[in-house]
Amino acid sequence: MKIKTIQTIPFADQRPGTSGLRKRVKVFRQPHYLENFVQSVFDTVGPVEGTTLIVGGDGRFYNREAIQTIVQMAAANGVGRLIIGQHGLLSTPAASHLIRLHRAHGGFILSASHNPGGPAHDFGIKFNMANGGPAPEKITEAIYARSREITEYHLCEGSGTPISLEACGSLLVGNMIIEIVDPVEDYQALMQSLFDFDAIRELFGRGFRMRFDAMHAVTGPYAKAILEDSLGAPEGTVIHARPLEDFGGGHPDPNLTYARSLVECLFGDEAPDFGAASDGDGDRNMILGRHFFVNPCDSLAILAANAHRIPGYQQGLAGVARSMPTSGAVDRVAEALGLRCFETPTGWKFFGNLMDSGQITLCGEESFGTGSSHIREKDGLWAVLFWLNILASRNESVEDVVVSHWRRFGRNYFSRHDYEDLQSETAQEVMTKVQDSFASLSGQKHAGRTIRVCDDFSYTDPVDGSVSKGQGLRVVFEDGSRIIFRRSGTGTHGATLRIYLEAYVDGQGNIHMNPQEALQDLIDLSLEISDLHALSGRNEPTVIT
Ligand code: VG1
Ligand code: CO
Repeated sequence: MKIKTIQTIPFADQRPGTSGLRKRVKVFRQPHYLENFVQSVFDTVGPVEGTTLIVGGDGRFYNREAIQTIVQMAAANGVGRLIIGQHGLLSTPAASHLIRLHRAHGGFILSASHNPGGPAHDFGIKFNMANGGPAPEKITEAIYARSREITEYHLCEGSGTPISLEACGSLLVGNMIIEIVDPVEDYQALMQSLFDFDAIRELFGRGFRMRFDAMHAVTGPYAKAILEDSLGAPEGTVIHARPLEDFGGGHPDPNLTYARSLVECLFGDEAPDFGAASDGDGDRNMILGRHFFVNPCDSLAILAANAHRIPGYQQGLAGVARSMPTSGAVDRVAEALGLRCFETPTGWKFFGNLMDSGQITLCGEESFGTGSSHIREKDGLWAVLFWLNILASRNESVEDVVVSHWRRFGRNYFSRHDYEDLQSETAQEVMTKVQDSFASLSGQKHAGRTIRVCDDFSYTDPVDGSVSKGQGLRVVFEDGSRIIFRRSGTGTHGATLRIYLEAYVDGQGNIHMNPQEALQDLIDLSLEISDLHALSGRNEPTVIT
């Protein structure tokens, strides 16, 4: 094997965001760009000599090329074994599982998640650690620091590269073993160990109808194998099942805006009993009932309240956690069940320490992310199977399950308003405006609610003591209602500003309002204190969830 050392100079923009390094494909295609990042990872998480690493992605444009680069660089850096998903595919949850299953040193996940794919769109890469979870901030900052001083990287040339990703089996590149594995098999076995597949099979046997929208992204093969081939859902249950490099031109983000055809189907005359969708890399989930949308914050709370019905969680939950902007619905369940409940900054990396130290079992985010300690990533299909298992066990409709939950615990009305593609300076001005208003807001009364506190959320990790500041501006009311302003860390173009709105009513109150109406006072106040419309020239959000 011939190892070449290439001289390079740093790029200034390789700081990973909420979930890895995400950029336009054309940025990744610049000479040395991907290589610099990969070498910075090896230099930071090393020594990697003799280790096992997992590699796979969501199948988007540039996935295969990036894998070939990683193969050449891993061999040159002395990696012992690379396990790669067939065709270069691995969903994020499956990759997390494989890292744990093989006790690997870590893994590269190639995805820009819910961002569109194709030559004109986005690509992404992130490194997950030996626990299967995204690298913590300490490590991502060290990778970034390394990328600012890099002068050379290593790759091996010839000796069998590029390799074929199409057939399962083993091969050698230099001294490194490569195993191409079925991306679904081990993940499916894990799901089977958690859920009552027989009960779900019976549910489908009783004529229960479902539609799963894979959005031409990575979950297609997983959903087909599990829902149709194993659980007996009729063929055609999984739509848009073939992974495409550009996701069929769509936006693989399972929300009310981008999964419109699924939403229309579930709200139509011929609606099936259950609908679900996942995102580009398979870690998100949207849950729908017949003519009914389940807010992800409620979904997390409902999974927690029903966990005792699921074989994999029958021994009870250690605790639960949610990201700060996620509604407090799960807090109410935790309180009723006597469980510990944690509030972390946005992004999955903060849940890892809590799971590794055995303090939580379930966790989730408002952004259609739910998961448990079975892996260290959020998991789209897992959430769908969890719901199917609940429905099979309770034999009620999705709507009945949710409404009876609200009756018992009350309802946390929740909505997120996203303003996408703002100028970065505008987003900054808005945030400054909000922060400036804080001093005069505390103690004020708005539409019957008194503001208790305004702050900038900061988190001290209870396990390692690390502090993460600047995680979102909060206006918190005495009754638990909240308005939160936060800048997105996953966009690749302009700035996205998110406003999160939450208002609580107890189980005796009016739980059947339209969330936008229930939240109207808070929406008005959020616009008043941020001056968002005047500052941005917009008069409505890009996406409302
Ligand atoms: C968004 C979501 C956040 C999620 C992140 C990664 O981040 O709000 O909750 O963890 O995406 O999800 P941001 O910084 O844009 O708000 V995924 O499916 O891209 O791994
Ligand atoms: Co994702």
